[in-house]
Amino acid sequence: MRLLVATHNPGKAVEIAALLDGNYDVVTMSDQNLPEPDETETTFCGNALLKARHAAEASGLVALADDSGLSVRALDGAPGIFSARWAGPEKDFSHAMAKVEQRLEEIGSDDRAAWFTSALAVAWPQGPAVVVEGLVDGTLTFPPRGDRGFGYDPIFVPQGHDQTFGEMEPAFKDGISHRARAFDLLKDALID
Ligand code: ITT
Repeated sequence: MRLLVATHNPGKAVEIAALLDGNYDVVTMSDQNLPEPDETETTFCGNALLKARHAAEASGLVALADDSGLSVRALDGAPGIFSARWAGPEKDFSHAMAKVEQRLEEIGSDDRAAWFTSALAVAWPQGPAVVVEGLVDGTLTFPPRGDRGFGYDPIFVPQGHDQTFGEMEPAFKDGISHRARAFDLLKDALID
């Protein structure tokens, strides 16, 4: 089956391709030259559905979208759905990670609990859509460690591990990540 992976984020695209494990004839957004819709919803699931529906309607293909981000407990869940926007138009994640550290310093909090969320949505053109959400808990560490992965990976240590996502082998992260958990749920949802 042909599947449009509806993301403009190369880090996500690599992880989604690995998780799909060659089971689909993958079409990318650059193949389709499709614009990014504004992420106007207020939840990860809402934005994932919005992106998948937009891509499916515009391309006529079944589309898979991911909306994801880092939530920090002491910051009431920020940056959350604004994770990409904290990096600014230059997509500077060194800046975004420093901003997380700075906000924690400003409020004088030692609480380093955080979690990643991935909402995955599949939409059929003029048809139904399904959305699921996977989470992984962890703690934040500063300064950032590791140059693998993408986004906030260098400051996030998943629960039960010592390395940050940025230090882990990509295949190892793909076995335990929020995105992997969402994929498992998506398989269940599509098969049931
Ligand atoms: P698309 O909407 O085109 O998919 P995007 O980067 O704008 O790309 P989001 O709006 O979902 O996607 O933003 C999610 C941000 O959260 C992303 O840019 C990363 O910085 C961060 N993020 C999500 N998953 C992550 C992961 O596995 N590791 C590190 N950071 C992650």
